[in-house]
Amino acid sequence: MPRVFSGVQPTGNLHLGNYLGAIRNFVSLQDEHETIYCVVDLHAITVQQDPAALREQILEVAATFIAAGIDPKRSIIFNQSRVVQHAELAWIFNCVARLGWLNRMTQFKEKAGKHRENASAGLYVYPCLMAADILAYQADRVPVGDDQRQHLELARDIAQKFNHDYGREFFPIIEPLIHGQATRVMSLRDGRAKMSKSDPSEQSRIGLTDDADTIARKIRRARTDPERLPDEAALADDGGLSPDLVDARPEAANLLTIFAALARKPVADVVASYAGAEFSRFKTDLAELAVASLAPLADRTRSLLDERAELEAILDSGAERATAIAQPVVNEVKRIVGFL
Ligand code: AQP
Repeated sequence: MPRVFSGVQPTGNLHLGNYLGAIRNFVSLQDEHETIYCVVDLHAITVQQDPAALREQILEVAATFIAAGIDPKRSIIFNQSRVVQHAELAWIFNCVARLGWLNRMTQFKEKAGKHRENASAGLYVYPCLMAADILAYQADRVPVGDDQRQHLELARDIAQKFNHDYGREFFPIIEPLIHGQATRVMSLRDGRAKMSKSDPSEQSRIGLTDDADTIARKIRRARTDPERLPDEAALADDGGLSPDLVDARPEAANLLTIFAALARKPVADVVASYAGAEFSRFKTDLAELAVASLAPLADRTRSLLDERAELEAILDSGAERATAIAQPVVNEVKRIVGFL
């Protein structure tokens, strides 16, 4: 059975982009794959975290996985720092990856910003750890949002270089699964910026635990443009939104995409229903849809968090099951490399 691996950082409240771009897709993959879902806490500390908040956020991400429909019996759910092989393999990959490759990573440039000299070395080698996360399990399918495409290409390069340098077809070729209707959900304040946990504006994102009033308010205040909603002329031949619309009216395109993804309908149907409408009517309906979709998820997450011991037991058992897979793989890597 093909093996799937993916991770989510416990760096703050999860948002609609994390859900539509990644977590929702994790659920359906359980049927035909061996699935491993990780709370990537080693990644989280590449930027500064408050230790007490980090502990809570690890549990929150695990609870959200389960609330969204990931079954801890069928899938392995654990936090990264509990399985030492991630860090061990990451070191070996630090020695495989080339500086030139890392220098091209746009996420490092965006996150380090103007203070590059002050960014942690961990943030710079983040993609090597991500490659280790996947390859410690010899996983070959990785469901992620579109923002992770470049990191996955680098992970493929690392696997290929390792195989080539040591003359063994040891690591599989990773296949990114960038699926679903909303692979890149944009900020509600700026249709050209990704919705992100680390955006300083709370108004830019819909949190998965936001209450109904907060969701409605954020959608009401979401940035739009002065025109009415577009009609069928905004569609491309494949039925999706045309690149011209996305370029000229990114906020409208983003809200239409979110609507379609939440309603699980083709975006063309949403365009047809609201062609020429004012944003106010559309936003009212979108807020209702978002609340109806997210409220049950938030309720389930909260009740799982109340059963803290149970959640911790799931992470314990997940870490054991994950170690059982990763340990022999990384032992073999050490042997290939020449460690005694
Ligand atoms: N805006 C997004 N649209 C679609 N998918 C997204 N993902 C993140 N943002 C969007 C996907 O969610 C998964 C988990 O992401 P992550 O926690 O590992 O970190 P990230 O990609 O860096 O996301 P954030 O929310 O922007 O976190 P911070 O601010 O901490 O960096 C991934 O599959 C990601 O593609």
